[in-house]
Amino acid sequence: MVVNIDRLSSKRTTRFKASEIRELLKITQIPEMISFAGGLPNPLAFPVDIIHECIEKTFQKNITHALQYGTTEGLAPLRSALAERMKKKKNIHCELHDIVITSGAQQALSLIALCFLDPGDTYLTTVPAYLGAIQAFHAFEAKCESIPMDDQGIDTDSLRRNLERLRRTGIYPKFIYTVPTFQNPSGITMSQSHRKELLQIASEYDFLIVEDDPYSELIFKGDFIPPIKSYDTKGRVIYVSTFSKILAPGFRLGWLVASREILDKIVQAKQASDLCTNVFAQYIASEYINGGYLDMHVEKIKKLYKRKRDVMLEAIKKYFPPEVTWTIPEGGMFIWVTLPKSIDTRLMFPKAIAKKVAYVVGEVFFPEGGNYNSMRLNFSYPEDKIISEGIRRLGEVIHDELETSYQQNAFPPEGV
Ligand code: PMP
Ligand code: G9A
Repeated sequence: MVVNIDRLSSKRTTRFKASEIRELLKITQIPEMISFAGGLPNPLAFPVDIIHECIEKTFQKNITHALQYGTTEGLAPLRSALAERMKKKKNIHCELHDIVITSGAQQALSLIALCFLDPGDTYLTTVPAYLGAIQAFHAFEAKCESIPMDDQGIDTDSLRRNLERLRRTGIYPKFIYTVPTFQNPSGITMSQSHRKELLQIASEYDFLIVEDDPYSELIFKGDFIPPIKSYDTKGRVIYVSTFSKILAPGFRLGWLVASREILDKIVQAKQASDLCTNVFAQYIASEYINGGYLDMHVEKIKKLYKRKRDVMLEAIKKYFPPEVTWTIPEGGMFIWVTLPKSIDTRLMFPKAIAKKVAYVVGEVFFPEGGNYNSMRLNFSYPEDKIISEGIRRLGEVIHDELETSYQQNAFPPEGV
């Protein structure tokens, strides 16, 4: 008998969707393609020599432990070091017991979904939203309500209006997902006042805040704004971060800070998922952070990425038509570009690929669709000279597309 996988699979799998970004990673393999698509750290930002040293120290001091299973919560010296760092750098007062080490921030998001979302539940996310989070939450058959971002990081009026509308129909969202600092994909940072207001609203309407913070260490300019978690005295915020952008994503190491009550659930869910996070990698990360290398190395990454951001912004100014607008991120890895409404960046995409330049179509970051005229550009990965050339090519594609749209509409939009 033929195996009928469709009949045998869970209904849930019919909701799984391949990440367009992961699919795009294949395009980056095409020779001469300039990709601004993948949100990849630059390989120059991997502290290769330091990692080598940390591996040697692990071999000398802890190799049998490093090769053994570990606790689900994670390696104690690593969690202590993280607790210390979060106190010092982020004003988050937590102890080792408030932290669980996860297989990347991505697993933390997935475990949160597993613990808090039943089929049919509603969660909120600021939009545009990190695609991997949408993917993780979507798999748990929950309903998403989008809350628009503004230049303050979240439109709190819209949040309140949406919460009232939902409440009238008996819907009480479980949590809001947000990346408040140097957001992926927009590069926008939520203001301090909006962080506090969001926490206040979450308390009034009784939902959790999932604060995803992979980028806040990569600050180029401006004042550091403490995470929402730093204002949380009631255990309402689940804070997630990662070593992917400050060490190397290949280690698959992230962490989650939450109240004990929440952590108990997360730990049980993690036991069922993978027993424990890669122990060898945790020992290396522990040597890295406890050896005092992290601060020094983060400074190097910041310099590298700031330079790349500047090169990209300079090229955008030079090559993009005046009708185009873009964000100026003060850290992180992404610039968000908005084109005139007459341009659909998905339809334009094959033309960009033909010119050997790739971006991520903005629409994929909107779980409820819409926003056809935007795109995400990553500046951390490509080489400087490649950045200028890629933006030049993209500028040509946009110019051509605008020209065609003006011809089709016979006249340019007002004010242009
Ligand atoms: N959250 C955000 C906002 C991200 O940008 C990423 C990675 N690009 C992740 C989570 C996942 O990170 P990790 O490699 O730690 O799983
Ligand atoms: O999926 C990955 O490889 C991580 C990158 C995420 C992104 O581009 O947002």
